[in-house]
Amino acid sequence: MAVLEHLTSQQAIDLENKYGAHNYHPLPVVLSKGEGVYVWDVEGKKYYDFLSAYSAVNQGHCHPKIVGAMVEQAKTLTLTSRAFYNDMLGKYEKYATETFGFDKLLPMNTGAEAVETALKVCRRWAYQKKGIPENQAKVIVCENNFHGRTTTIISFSNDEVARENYGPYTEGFVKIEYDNLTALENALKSNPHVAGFLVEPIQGEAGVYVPSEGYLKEAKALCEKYNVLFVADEVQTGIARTGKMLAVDHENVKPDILILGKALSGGVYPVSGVLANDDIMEVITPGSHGSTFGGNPVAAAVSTAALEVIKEENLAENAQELGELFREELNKFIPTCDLVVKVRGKGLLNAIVINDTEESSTAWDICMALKENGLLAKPTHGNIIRFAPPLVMDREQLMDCVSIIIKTLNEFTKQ
Ligand code: IF1
Repeated sequence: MAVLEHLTSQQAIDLENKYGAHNYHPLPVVLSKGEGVYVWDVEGKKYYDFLSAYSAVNQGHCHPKIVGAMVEQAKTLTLTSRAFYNDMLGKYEKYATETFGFDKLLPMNTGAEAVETALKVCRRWAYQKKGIPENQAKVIVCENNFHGRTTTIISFSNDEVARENYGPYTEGFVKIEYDNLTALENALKSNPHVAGFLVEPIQGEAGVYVPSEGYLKEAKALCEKYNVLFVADEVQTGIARTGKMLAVDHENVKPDILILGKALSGGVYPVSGVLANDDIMEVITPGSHGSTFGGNPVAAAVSTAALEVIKEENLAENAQELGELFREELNKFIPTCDLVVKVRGKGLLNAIVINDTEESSTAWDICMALKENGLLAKPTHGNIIRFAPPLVMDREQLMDCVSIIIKTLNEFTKQ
């Protein structure tokens, strides 16, 4: 079979099942085209994309400005490695550090790489600047966290599916309850060698848990009190997703280390990064960290365009406004529907909690029904469905999607 030969959905699924590792259980839809808020399957059916590739496609599928920047740079110079300078990286680093308000950017590729990089910077700061004894550094993390899939990151996960049989695990992590300041202060008091506190401003995979008002601000204050770095993982919540450029902006919190990924490139190319000020980032010296593709010219061009689109199209403001409309409309509907317990979220990162057990297939079955009605979404944990459309959606499209969701829920009968 020629690789470019047209496939039916079933043929494409069969090929993946036969030749691909089974590390996902996708919804049975085979996409072949994306544009803005829409995607099409190989049979030509059109859908609203309400997952946005896990918030990587905030700027909409195949945004012409971002794709254009990639094509131009890809025809010019794709990769030099960091053994040499290139004419794109410094300009991008200046633009990105000015956009987020930090002295330095350490460019990487995937979110997990950026999280790993942030952990290394945090630990090295603890040894070299805070004076923690070698190999004694602890990083405080939250229950039900999701920060990626590397061995170190899953070492501090409590999701057994993501963790089991991958040991031995990396040490040096203290787990506390999310959104619990007492638990954080107790951990800071009882662990003498804490380097940092790694936290998602909203816990995405756990089910879009928005912490109490003031949690991030108070947590940052506790970190300052105990001379511990506040490390914000904004891979999923960043880049305008929650109605501000960063989710921490809702509380005017300035992280000591900021982790970005996903929509940092608009979903066009893997781009991630770690930002910090000089007093922290200066612990990274030549040879102490690196990556073949980190900071490559295409990534620099793509990410610059992706950030420009966020600003030029006022996507944070749009996410704020449409998110409020989405929750308002669903909160009107929920009292009439015993299938849904609640809606929660911030900006256009939202989720509904289904009135069934985590083990039930109800959320999955609802997503299958939504697919039939032209909207793609996927459950996070068991009974929670995440709704995260591209931020370029307009009011009319959002109301159309609300209608599809309500229609689907009203028609749905538990299997
Ligand atoms: C999967 C969801 C999961 C992330 C945060 C780092 C990373 C992610 C806050 C790592 C990645 C992706 C990974 C993907 C599913 C998706 C996801 F929450 F976004 F839905 F799993 F939790 N920090 N999230 O959310 O970034 O290395 O993937 O670029 O692994 O199944 P990555």
